[in-house]
Amino acid sequence: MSAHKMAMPTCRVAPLLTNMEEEVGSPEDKQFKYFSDPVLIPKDSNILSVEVIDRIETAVAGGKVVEVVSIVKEIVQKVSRTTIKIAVTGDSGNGMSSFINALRLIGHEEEDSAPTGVVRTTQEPACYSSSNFPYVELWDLPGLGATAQSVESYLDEMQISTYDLIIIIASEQFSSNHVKLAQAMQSMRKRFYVVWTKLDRDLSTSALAEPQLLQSIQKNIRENLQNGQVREPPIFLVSVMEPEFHDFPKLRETLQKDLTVIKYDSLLGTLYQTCEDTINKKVESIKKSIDADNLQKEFGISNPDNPMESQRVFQEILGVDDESLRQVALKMEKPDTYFSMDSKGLQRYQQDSGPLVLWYDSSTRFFSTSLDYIVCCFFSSNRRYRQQKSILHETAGKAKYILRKILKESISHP
Ligand SMILES: Nc1nc2c(ncn2[C@@H]2O[C@H](COP(=O)(O)OP(=O)(O)OP(=O)(O)O)[C@@H](O)[C@H]2O)c(=O)[nH]1
Ligand SMILES: [Mg+2]
Repeated sequence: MSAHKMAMPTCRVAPLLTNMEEEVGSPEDKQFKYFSDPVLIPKDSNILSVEVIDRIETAVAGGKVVEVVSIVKEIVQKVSRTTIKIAVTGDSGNGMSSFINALRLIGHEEEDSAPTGVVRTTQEPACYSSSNFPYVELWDLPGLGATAQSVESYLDEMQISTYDLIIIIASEQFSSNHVKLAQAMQSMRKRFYVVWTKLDRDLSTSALAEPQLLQSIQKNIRENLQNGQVREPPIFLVSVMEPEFHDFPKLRETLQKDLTVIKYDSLLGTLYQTCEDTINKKVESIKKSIDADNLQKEFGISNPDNPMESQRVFQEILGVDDESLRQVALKMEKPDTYFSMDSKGLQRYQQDSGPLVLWYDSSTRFFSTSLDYIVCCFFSSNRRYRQQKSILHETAGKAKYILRKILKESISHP
């Protein structure tokens, strides 16, 4: 019997930003946007400790983007080994323990299977693992409903806030307890699924044809949830007799995707926010040099009227010059072309840079004439400042784009 109790000390960091939402996850993930996942950080792991955030800030501020890649890889490695806790709950006898066995694709008679039975069986929370879901603890909780205990005190006793995902099991009827559990999950902003099990029994006893029966079960669950003002969670209809059929494959697939989302979404946001803030600070300090006409002295720009020279220097400062990007591509094990902008990237990069890139683009004369002409052109200091700030913003936009890409890529292939 592999059931055991475990206490994983964890602390949680609230998600810091939402501006990467459209960047993260597949379109299917959108339906889960109302969930708010905390970053899962074991206290002893040093993931996203002050030191780690400091290291990232220092690397970004120093234009050492390759170093950022190394730090992000370290973090992702640690997070990938972080355990996610899933609670399986419902009314007693609904089939929670059997569901856990079926999800693990093991029979009820096997040595480390969860005990099941017609009489109340699970008395204490018990933890199971599955090689199909590494770094996941599946917790079989005692069911609700056997005593007069309220849902609130049950959830309290089960320490439900310590779980990352909750699976509410129902069968035969979707009871008021199920609605209360769903309401509690919603108000705690916990990611949760509803699983209707014992479908084989429904199919064998109902007069309805299978498609109609499935529809009517789904409809009943939805209506009950709607009446309880619960926004619709993912709903799956299964039978433990057929762990490869009905909604089981969809459930496993959704779970795999969500495990990644739970582990990395907020982490990605927090890391990106750190990088973006650092670049913004850097940009502000360079702007001061521009206003003080100090670029020559501070950054060794020999001809501040030469946009190409300013661009080269700003790219070096922010770590997005050609040589740095070549090294980043190597470190990311990507071909050199990896960091060339695709059309979507270019669009975002231009948005990030505001009208400044457009200023370049719209100045057709500016581009159609030779660089020598520009260099020789008379620039008023105001115009020069504006031009330098344009180039600076454009370069900062590029740096943010590159950092976002590094984070996304590192996290999608941990
Ligand atoms: N036909 C059929 N029977 C099921 C299914 N799932 C569970 N059962 C049966 O339902 C009964 C209760 O199942 P359990 O998995 O022990 O239920 P539980 O929710 O863990 O119950 P407690 O631990 O007692 O609270 C057992 O006799 C199971 O064999 C199913 O999908 N189909
Ligand atoms: Mg049980």
